[in-house]
This record gives sequence, C-alpha cells and structure tokens, in this order.
Amino acid sequence: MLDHITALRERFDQALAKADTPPELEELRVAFLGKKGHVSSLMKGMKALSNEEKKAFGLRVNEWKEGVEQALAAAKRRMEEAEIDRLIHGAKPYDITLPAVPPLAAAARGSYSPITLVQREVERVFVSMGFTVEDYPEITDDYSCFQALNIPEHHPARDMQDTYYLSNGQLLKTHTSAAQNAIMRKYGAPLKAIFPGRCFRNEATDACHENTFFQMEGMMIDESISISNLIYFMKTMLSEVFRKDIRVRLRPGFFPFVEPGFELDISCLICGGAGCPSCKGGGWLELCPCGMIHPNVLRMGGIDPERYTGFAFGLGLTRLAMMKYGVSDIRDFNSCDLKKLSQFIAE
Ligand code: FA5
Repeated sequence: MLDHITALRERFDQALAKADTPPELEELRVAFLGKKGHVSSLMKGMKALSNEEKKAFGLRVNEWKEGVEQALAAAKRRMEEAEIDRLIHGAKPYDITLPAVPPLAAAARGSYSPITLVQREVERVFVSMGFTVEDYPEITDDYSCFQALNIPEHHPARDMQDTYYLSNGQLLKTHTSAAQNAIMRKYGAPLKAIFPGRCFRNEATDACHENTFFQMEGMMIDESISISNLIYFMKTMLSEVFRKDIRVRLRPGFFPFVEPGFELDISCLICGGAGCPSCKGGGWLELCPCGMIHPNVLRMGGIDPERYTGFAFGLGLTRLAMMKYGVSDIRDFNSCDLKKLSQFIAE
C-alpha cells in the first residue's frame, strides 16, 4: 500500500510538471482529489488493513493529499500571475491611429451630440459678431448663482431653481447666469461674451424638462445698449441657427436680474404649434428668456450703471437642439439609448 502512495506521488509530480493551463490543472485535481480520484480509492482500499495499519496509512494519505492540494493551488497562482504579466508586458502595443475594423467601423462610429452641434452653431454666429466664448465651472456658490443676480436669501425666485448642494455649501449651478458676476469682474465694460454650460435643477422631468441640461448665456454691455440691440441679436441668432422662417414671440417675463425682462418663445417645431407633450400642449416652447441687465447686477459686477447698460439672455441649448433636430423628448439626450440617439446623428 505504501508503495502505491509512492508511485502515485511520482505520477502526480510528473503530470503537474507537464500541466500548462488552468484546465489541465483542473483535470489533474479531478483525477487525484475528485470523488472517484486516486486519493479516494486509496482510502477505500484501507478497509482491508488492521486498525494499527489504518492509522499509519491514513496519516500518510492525508499528508500527501494536503501536499497535492497545496501544489495545485501554487501552480494555479503561478499561472494567474504569468497571465497578468503577459497582459501587461507581453501584449502587442495597441495602435490608436488604426482605423476601426468592419463591422465596427460602420456600426460604432462616434458622432457629435446634437447639443454640441447646436452649441457650435450658436458660438459661430456670436463669434462672427464680436463676442468671446467664456468657460465657467459647474460647481459654484450661492453668491454667484443667486445673490450677485439680485436674488437674496429667501427670495421667492429661488423656488424655481432648487438644486443639488455639496456638504461644503457649494452648489451645482442652476443657470449659466451664475457666471455673469465673474465675467463682469474679469473684463469690466464694454463687454460682449457668451458662455455655454451644463445646468442642474431638482426638477420633475417631462418631455421638455430635464434635471441636467445645457444653456448658453450671453451678455453685451456698453454705453447706450438698448432693447433694440437685444432684439437684433436674438433675431440674427435664431435665423442663422434655423435657416428657415420660424415663429417667435416676445412677452414680459420676470427675472430679478433684468429689468425689463422678457420670455422669448418659439412655436413648437415638433407639432407645428398645435400642442404636444414637447411644448406641454401650449404650442409654444420657452426658449430664451432675456432682458436689460438690472443696475444692481451691474454694480455688483463692478460696472457703473450710470454709464453703462447691457442686455443678457439665457438660451435653452438643449431645447434648441430638440427643435433643430426634431427630438420630441428632451430625456432622450441623457438616455444613453443608442437606438434612439443614433437617429439624430449628424456630421
Ligand atoms: C433662466 O435660467 C435665466 N437665467 C435666463 C435669463 C438669463 C433670463 C439672462 C434673463 C437674462 P429659465 O429658468 O427660464 O431662466 O431657463 C432659461 C431657459 O433654459 C428656458 O427657457 C429653457 O429653454 C431652458 N430650461 C430651463 N429649465 C430647463 C429644464 N429643466 N430642462 C431643459 N431646459 C430648461
């Protein structure tokens, strides 16, 4: 019996030395440690031995069994480490300049989001009219987002723009107007700037409201800027972006940071003005509120309101993309649903 153990030990050692892959190791484990394996048949063979012999033999078999288990585990670990090493060091370097391989080339080609496309379009129009394009963080503070815009603490206008607060008191900006104060302080007057950005609101979502959406703010400040200038720039921007006749309407709107303030609505291009979920049934979509910058806001931005006047607007970029590309539900943009999004892919 003891010779039998010695012979099996040699057999195992030789087989282990030849095993190169995890499946081969598994085969070896089953052959030696499995229910019908060699260890178990050795144990079965003990029945014929005396009690004294059983004790000595059982001890030897168990010792060897533990050795087999440890040897298999160590071999498995070595193989895994070698595989990781091969992946890190031995893999062929990946050439990122290679063209995609069919069928991926056709199916998975990336594209700009319609929001990016429309943003670039609006930027192109305003840059051609002498505006600069400014950047502003998504995280800001209460002062910039509200107080510097003539919205003190407890002002009811805050109810319309509930947002997400960080534990340090900062917040995710609710509108691109949050950048007005920083930009006025940076450049002073005269000033012509647009600033696109992502905005966040704690919002009940529907076909035209998202909790995360894009706006494009614009400001023009100089001596004798009037509502006529505001209307001219709004008209030019819309006719350049749509390149077709669209119906717009201007109506009074209240925003504490402009006086007077307007709502600029666009006739819904999804339903042609008949009323649908995209325009909440009204046939018109609020697109670009605007107005003459309030003297308090100019003053807080370090600009003398006795000398300078200016206009500001807050264009709903995501809604503009909806209208331009015929996306009837704003939530599709953030859906990550390629089936839906690929319909709107444009070059
Ligand atoms: C504002 O955010 C003001 N800061 C705009 C402004 C700027 C007024 C400068 C005057 C002067 P309002 O909350 O209405 O206003 O948002 C402006 C536009 O952003 C809306 O007309 C709409 O087009 C878009 N918008 C607002 N909320 C959402 C939302 N939840 N989802 C998608 N688009 C939105």
